[in-house]
Amino acid sequence: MNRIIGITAALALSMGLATATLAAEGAAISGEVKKIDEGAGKITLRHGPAKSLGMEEPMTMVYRVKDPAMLKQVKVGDKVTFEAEEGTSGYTVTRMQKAK
Ligand SMILES: [Cu+2]
Repeated sequence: MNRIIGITAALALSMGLATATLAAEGAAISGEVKKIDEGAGKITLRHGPAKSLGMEEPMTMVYRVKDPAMLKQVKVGDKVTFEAEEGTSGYTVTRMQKAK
């Protein structure tokens, strides 16, 4: 039973990733800033499901940022909307703005 669920989840995930590649533009994700590491150019974000990135579950994870200046525009605790793309060594936030 668990195995069937696992296979189904894997299929859904791979389909989600294929869709994400096609529809990466304009897929804003809601999140909250948990940690900022300017030295490393990284930000930790808690976010809800992000189907565009193949993330079906809410999670907290570390992202690189495309432009270090993005880290100066937000602070820990801020609610944000962001877009990210998957690279060879993790995920990179390509756009981010404070949620209203
Ligand atoms: Cu995530």
